[in-house]
Amino acid sequence: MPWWQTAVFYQIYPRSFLDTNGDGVGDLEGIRRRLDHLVWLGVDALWISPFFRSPMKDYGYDVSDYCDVDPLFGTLADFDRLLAEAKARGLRVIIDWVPNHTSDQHPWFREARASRHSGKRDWYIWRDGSPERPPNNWRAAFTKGPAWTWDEATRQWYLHLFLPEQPDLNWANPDVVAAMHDTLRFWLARGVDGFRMDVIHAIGKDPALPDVPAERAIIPACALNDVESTHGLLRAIRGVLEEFPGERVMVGEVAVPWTEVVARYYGYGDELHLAFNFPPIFAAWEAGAWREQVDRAARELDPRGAWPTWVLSNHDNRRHRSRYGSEARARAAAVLLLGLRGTPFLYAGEELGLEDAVVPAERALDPEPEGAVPTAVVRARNRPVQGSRLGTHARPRHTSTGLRPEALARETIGGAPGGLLHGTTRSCGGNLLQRVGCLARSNCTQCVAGCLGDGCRIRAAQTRQ
Ligand SMILES: [Ca+2]
Repeated sequence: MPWWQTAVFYQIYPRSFLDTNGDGVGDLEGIRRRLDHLVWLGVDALWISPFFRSPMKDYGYDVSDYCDVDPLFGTLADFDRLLAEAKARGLRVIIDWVPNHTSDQHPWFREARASRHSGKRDWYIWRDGSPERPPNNWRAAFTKGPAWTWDEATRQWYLHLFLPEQPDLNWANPDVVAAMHDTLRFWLARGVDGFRMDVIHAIGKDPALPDVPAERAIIPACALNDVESTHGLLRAIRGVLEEFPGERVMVGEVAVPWTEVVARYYGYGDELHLAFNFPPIFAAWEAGAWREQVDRAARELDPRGAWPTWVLSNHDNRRHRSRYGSEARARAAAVLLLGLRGTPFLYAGEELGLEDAVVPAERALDPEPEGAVPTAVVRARNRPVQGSRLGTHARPRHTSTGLRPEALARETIGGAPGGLLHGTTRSCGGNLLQRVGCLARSNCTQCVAGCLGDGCRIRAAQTRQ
């Protein structure tokens, strides 16, 4: 089996991990210093969220230079050192890639915006019209507004499925394709094992840019975009990865709410290697609901030979410890996550059962829809890191239970009761992260699902297999 089918992935949002220079923001050096701990924990691969140059309107998902490290997080030399030391420990490393849009401060967009006659004008998606009426009814994510911004200077609209500061690239332009392929080669040549590809399903657009049906117009257009041209783009991107030796992996964020649609982005063994399947995140912690999700993943992914992924928490969602409402449920969820057939993704801090924290509205930084409950942790990205102090810097949204490396070391390295996985590791007779192979690698989702809600135990599931 390829490594990415048996690996446990561990997502690190650098800003919130460990700050090593006292500026209140986690950095690449902070990750490097904790590699030994991550090895001890038993994870096989790291996914590092964006650390590229960015104005940080969307905290790194608005990239102004795909091929450099933002000074906030360190330098390219810091990244190379982190990668080398991770590899020396047997850890794989994948990094984020944000292909749907750039920052409005990216030189490509600045050039495109300068004039209708710019050589880069067509690298983005522009439409004529009047300033009163956007070209279609698409809605942007994060705002309640349209997915279009009127550029008064050149008197055209440009498309942005997210913030106005995140203009969508025009992947129908072969120069864009070539330039973005080169950004992949830049990191592949440095040795990364692959990419987590941000909203990858959205890069192809219907050239007619038709209205979405009125009853769906309230849904952000990025969650509805599903067009054939994306699949050809994905096959070409996979070809770029295959130029390089080793098993480089494409993990796609296919942020649509239907597993049957997610399945199509695996192609037939020629598009994504792995795709996130988010409907389970939104399932209640209830046996029937989860059984349906597990059944559906098998039913809709297996016919394509698509390998499932499982994720309970990430930077865009509330932590499942908070969603499910108790530590006991978080423990059971950990067993489920790591036992299901497929590749599990842990979000840093999940191994401790960390909860969301409440953040006063005046300290909010993450872009969020107007009217969102200010104290609700809608996006779990930006937490002060270990050692940061409130009141000193422009502050991330969430005060924190955040990842606490010292506490983590105390609770899990020392083996003392208290770490989320402590009880489960004992009941498995080993490190839960060194998963029971027969569960993770074979077709026994049914037996895991079958004992959900009945005092599910890994051992019981093994017996049933
Ligand atoms: Ca720092």
